[in-house]
Amino acid sequence: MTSHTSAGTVAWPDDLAAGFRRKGYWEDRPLGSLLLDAADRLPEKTAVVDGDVRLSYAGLANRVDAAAGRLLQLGLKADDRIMVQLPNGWQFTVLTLACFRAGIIPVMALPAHRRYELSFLTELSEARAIAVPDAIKDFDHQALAEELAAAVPTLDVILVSGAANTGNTRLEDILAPGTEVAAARARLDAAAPSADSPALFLLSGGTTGLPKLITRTHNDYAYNIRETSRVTAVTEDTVYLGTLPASHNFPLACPGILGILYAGGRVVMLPSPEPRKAFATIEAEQVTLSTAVPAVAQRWIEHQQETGSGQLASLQVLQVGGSRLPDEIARKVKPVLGATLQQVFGMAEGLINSTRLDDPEEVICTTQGRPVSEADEVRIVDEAGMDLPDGVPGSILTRGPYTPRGYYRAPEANTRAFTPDGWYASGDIVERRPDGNLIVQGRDKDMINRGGEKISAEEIESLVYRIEDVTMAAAVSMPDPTLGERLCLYITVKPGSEVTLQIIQQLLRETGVAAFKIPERLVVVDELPVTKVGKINKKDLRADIARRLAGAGVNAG
Ligand code: OOB
Repeated sequence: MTSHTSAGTVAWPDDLAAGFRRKGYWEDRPLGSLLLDAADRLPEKTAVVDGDVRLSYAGLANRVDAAAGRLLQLGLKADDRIMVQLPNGWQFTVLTLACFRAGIIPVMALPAHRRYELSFLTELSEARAIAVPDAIKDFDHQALAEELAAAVPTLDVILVSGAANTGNTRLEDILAPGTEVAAARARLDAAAPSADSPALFLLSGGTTGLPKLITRTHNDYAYNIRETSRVTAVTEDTVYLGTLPASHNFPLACPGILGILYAGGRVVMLPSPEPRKAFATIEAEQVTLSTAVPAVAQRWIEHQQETGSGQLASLQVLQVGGSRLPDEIARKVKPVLGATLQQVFGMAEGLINSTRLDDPEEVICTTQGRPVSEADEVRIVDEAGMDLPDGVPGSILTRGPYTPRGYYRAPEANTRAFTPDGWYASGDIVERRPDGNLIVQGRDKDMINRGGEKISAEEIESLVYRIEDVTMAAAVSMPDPTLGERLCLYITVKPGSEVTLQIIQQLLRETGVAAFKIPERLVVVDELPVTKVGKINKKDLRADIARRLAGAGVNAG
């Protein structure tokens, strides 16, 4: 038996929810039916492109409904959870939309996740199914899914994209077109999920020891998509290239894959942002909009400067976010790539800020924009929780119709990240300018932002403490010219013992931790600096590693 998700979800207070409806923020339409609006309007138009696969809107809608029916036939029910760990491809999109239609809740895992993350998330969500590729490079995702199914009692359906072993179900069979389109549609319409129910679980970037799940309802996510689509001027002529992992909120729904599909545009999916392939695809598909983290934007700029290619002529807008975009790089986007830059400072927990396409250059290049919705509430506060005037950096607090009030089944984390009256504290240090635009100045959360992938320091430290010879451990960010930050680990060890970076990397690999979280540099010290209250002084450690890197040349490592 699995529990109902309502038991672990913190809902918006009723009076607020009523207000969101009255004001038209929540339209009470489930995410699955929004696709059908576009499909009815533009059945012949191409919706999804993935290599040689091209799905028309009618073809996509047909597959989505057929797949929803087949998932239910497999024994899954509305409110059941399914782990989705798929690379960018048409299968991800069809499966996600099929889940929305059936009310089955996808848990948006990352392709980089391994046993450690997946087993935790599967248990926390009590997932009954998992969808994985057979293998990527030399990693056997199917074998890991089988291992999880053996260990987690709720997990009994394994969907495999590619070659499925006996006993598992081939994902492509589930996602195949159906024959009785109208009947399938009517059946699903009749059993459509409530728009207040969870549509999907996103993963929190996280600062605590273990990842957290963020419940996004149909209503709140639809509004997130609508508002971000508006500020990014998405229309049916938009051609979107998605190269960041689609399970991230940014490429999925800000406006991302879902925003473009709901508007009747075309989504082109690539599993990697590698510039040669990405540029060729932009030219071939006449892409108008894409999304990058700063490290990718920088690579695209360098590639364009090296090749002087004319391949980007169609690209109108490049969204950049996930970590702080340095102003110098921001200033190169338009002159080099020819596209208008849109900075996006968002979070899977809700609030999305962005620069507007017609903002002055100065705003676009030096700020991270402002909330996308008139209903987003933002406060900048000091350590005592007192509001600060514009121009003074402080902690950002936010509330609104698409910022949930708590994590899923995480009462303890909720007391830290949410105030009693529902403000979410993202842990970012932000300055608000008098014109309302925000500048992200830093953060007061214990997290490493490795090129947009978030790593909780506490999570890594607690794993490192499994090594007996380690007496103290502190994970901190070190500056990196490409990724912005990488993970550096400081430790103290028992007298006479030796702990090397290789030993630590080996342990984390064996534990099945995602590769992006594995420390890339180790500093062994006699003693860790502490603050007045006796906590490890990470500020000093960050300064120390920055000094060491500057002294040795940034590439020493
Ligand atoms: C996006 O979402 P998450 O959940 O992976 O990470 C959120 C955190 C923020 O709290 C902030 O610390 C950081 O990522 N962040 C930025 C940023 N955008 C995100 N820090 C500085 N500048 C930016 N532009 O990363 C995300 C979700 C939706 C849209 C865009 C990004």
